[in-house]
Amino acid sequence: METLDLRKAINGGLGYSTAMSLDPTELKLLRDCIRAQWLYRLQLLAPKHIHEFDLTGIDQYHKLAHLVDHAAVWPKTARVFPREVVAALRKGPFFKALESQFGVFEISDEEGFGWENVYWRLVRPGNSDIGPIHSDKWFWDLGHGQMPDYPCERVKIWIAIYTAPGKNGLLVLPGSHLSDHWKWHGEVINGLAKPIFDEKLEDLDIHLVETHPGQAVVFHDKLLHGGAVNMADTCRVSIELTLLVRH
Ligand SMILES: O=C(O)CCC(=O)C(=O)O
Ligand SMILES: [Fe+2]
Repeated sequence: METLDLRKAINGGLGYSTAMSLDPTELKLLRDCIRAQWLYRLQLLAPKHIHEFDLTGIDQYHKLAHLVDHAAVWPKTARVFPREVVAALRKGPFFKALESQFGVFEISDEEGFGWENVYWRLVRPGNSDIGPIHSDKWFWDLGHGQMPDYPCERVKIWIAIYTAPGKNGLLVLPGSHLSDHWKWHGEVINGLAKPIFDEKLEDLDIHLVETHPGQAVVFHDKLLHGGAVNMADTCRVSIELTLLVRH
């Protein structure tokens, strides 16, 4: 078997790697933590319906989403794991493998919470919960989050938690991280500067990465990517984090 070299994979021709996965215990832990955070938020904001949410479960959440104001209930700040979850995750085999690939790293705290931010995303069937194609570098260029004062490079990690391979997940444009000439501009939407991609998507060979639950996509800061329209009849749940790898 070829030994894994993640740096080479993400800096090479494709700009991403799908070689890493959570082990089943880690996937179970994350599913439990997401469910607890999801349900607690609903417990506070929709206590009358909590019994239904509890029985239905997060992957079938879309069937009950009409009972809440979805956008108001799920701002990013409500989906950032507490410090304790990150600490547990960091002790597991997935992070140990990342450390053996990249050496010591921090995880970014874009929200300025005072701890490392690992957050989840909940995408209902259809096209309402997905954002446009972008590179994460554009968000940093627009001032989302502050970089530390030591020299480091960013590496993004996206992990499938509830996914239907081939029907939902992450879109990528392989090799797009090698160009600095993609056209985009920033626009303020709901008080937040967001990058808008100014190229024609039809002209680009964007494709869906097939990801089984637990499978990670480790990708370059400049790789063009975005959420795929969810063609499954279940919600897609995934997590994200940014490694700050010291030079
Ligand atoms: O999961 C998505 O819909 C988008 C993910 C993304 O933009 C990221 O992981 O940086
Ligand atoms: Fe992104």
